Amino acid sequence: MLSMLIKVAKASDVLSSEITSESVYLKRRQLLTGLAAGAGLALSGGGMSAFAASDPHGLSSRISGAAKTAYGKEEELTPFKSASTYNNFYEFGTEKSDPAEYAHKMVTDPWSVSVEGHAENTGVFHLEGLLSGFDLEERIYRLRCVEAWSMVIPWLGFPLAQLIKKLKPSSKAKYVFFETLNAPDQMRGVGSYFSSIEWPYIEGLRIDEATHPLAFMAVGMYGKSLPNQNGAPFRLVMPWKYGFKSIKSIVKIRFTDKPELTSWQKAGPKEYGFYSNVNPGVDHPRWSQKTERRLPNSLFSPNRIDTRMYNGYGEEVASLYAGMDLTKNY
Ligand SMILES: Nc1nc2c(c(=O)[nH]1)N[C@H]1C(S)=C(S)[C@@H](COP(=O)(O)O)O[C@H]1N2
Ligand SMILES: [Mo]
Repeated sequence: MLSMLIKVAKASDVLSSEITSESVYLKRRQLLTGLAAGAGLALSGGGMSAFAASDPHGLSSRISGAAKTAYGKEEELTPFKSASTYNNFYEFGTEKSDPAEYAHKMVTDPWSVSVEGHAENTGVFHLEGLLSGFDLEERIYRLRCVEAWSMVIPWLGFPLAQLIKKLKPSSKAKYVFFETLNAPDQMRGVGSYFSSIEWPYIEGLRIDEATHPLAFMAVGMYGKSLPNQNGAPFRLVMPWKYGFKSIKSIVKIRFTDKPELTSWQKAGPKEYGFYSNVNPGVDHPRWSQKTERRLPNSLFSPNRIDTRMYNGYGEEVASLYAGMDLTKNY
């Protein structure tokens, strides 16, 4: 069990321990593995296990202390019930109700995250360690699914840029890719022969998109930690992109110098591009993207609204795509 808590040693670490003073080295290791955190120690079993079970990632106090935000204050929130029962999480099935019904089988504690590629701080980390020292804040963001429905959700988390800074990518890191847990025994959709996408679920961003101040990593929503169906224990939230970019239940972060194909690009290259920015001017080959259904909706109140360029975040993000042909880079 203890091995779960310790960053898997690599040859480069051993070398750095020889050239760095012992205490600097230990401090750096503690920062990254979370060994100094009480919640981390609780996972080794023993007297604190009850605490660990009720607060698996030591997040509840940070969630209750999360800074309130100015983001999205003018929005009407989607009720928690809609946001937690109408989901896409194909690992659990393709029906919108499948994630809420089956995602409880996913084990989210302990949770380790592998960091690979062009970065200084690569290795396998305990989630507590990765997130140690981060203050949480609330961000109210619109999420617009490529299937033309949308929600407004109060997320709890931290800017992705903060995590990337901690991992210290090198100048070769032009992209960052993320992978979801791939556990057929816990995820009924992953083992299924009917699945339309390749597992693990993979998504990626250009590094300048990933470090944009609006790019967010969520550990909670509506004042609580994330329900499994919404991507526990941590997931990406990219408010100006179609929902499928916002990958859930992340176990791998990889810095690369070249673009790679994402799961949805592999599934349908004509339908899903790398950028996937919300754009009412470029229709999906099989349906219009001009309007969206704001949840909750019903037959009698269809709640149809116009879709906005970059999901309404254009003022902040449009400069990332200056000069690009958005009908080609969809
Ligand atoms: N691993 C994984 N992440 C995923 C998906 C998925 O199927 N698997 N679906 C995506 C899609 S299509 C959308 S619209 C959002 C939905 O997030 P929500 O259920 O929290 O609203 O999650 C995205 N993240
Ligand atoms: Mo989606």
